[in-house]
Amino acid sequence: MMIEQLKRQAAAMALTQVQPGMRLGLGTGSTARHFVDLLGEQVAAGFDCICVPTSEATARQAAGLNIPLSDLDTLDRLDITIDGADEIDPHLNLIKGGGGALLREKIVAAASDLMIVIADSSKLVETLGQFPLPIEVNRFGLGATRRSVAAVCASHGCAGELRLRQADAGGDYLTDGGHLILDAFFGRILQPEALSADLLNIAGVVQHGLFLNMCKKAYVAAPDGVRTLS
Ligand code: ABF
Repeated sequence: MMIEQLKRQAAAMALTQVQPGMRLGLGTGSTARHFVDLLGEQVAAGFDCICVPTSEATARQAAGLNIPLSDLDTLDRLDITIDGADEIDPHLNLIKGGGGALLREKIVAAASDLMIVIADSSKLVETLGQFPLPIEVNRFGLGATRRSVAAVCASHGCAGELRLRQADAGGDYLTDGGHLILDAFFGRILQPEALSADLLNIAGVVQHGLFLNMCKKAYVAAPDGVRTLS
């Protein structure tokens, strides 16, 4: 089965959790894109909801489908955020941010009563860290921040490099918030909680892509069906 079909099946399962009138967080990435597409079909048929997008790309997609949009200045809490992930471990801890939207994704997920992750089964791992961990940093003081991040990563067993993400068109990749991303190649992250705390302790670090104890349910699609993890 094609991977896009699997992503769509996971997205369709998440849609079954959405009730009329809900306030929803809309994730970013190709799997979340399927969810927004399916939600757009419901909205076109008269379904009522209000949504906060986690990126400019998702905002554009949702606006194109006439999905009503709001923000976290107007709404204090959301009922459910539905988002993709780069890696999912057995405790539903995640690496996110391969798509560059990790800061808004984390803010929106933190403002939600429930975070549901949708993915194909290639995202399941025993231990986080095969996927490079995105670390969003301020451009000011990049050299100093980069050295501090490298030292923290090395103290957590990161043997690989720390790479400044580049845009497809060339030049430094910029997030929607105008920050840069360092990708850290760990292989295995054995103490994610401690790594998270140490990274957030660096002044120039804006946020990182470890989402720990945030996701309470995941729909993971494989050729033999969609599994619910919780
Ligand atoms: C977002 O999109 C991310 O945080 C993650 O980086 C990515 C997953 O993308 P895809 O669904 O395209 O694999 O959810």
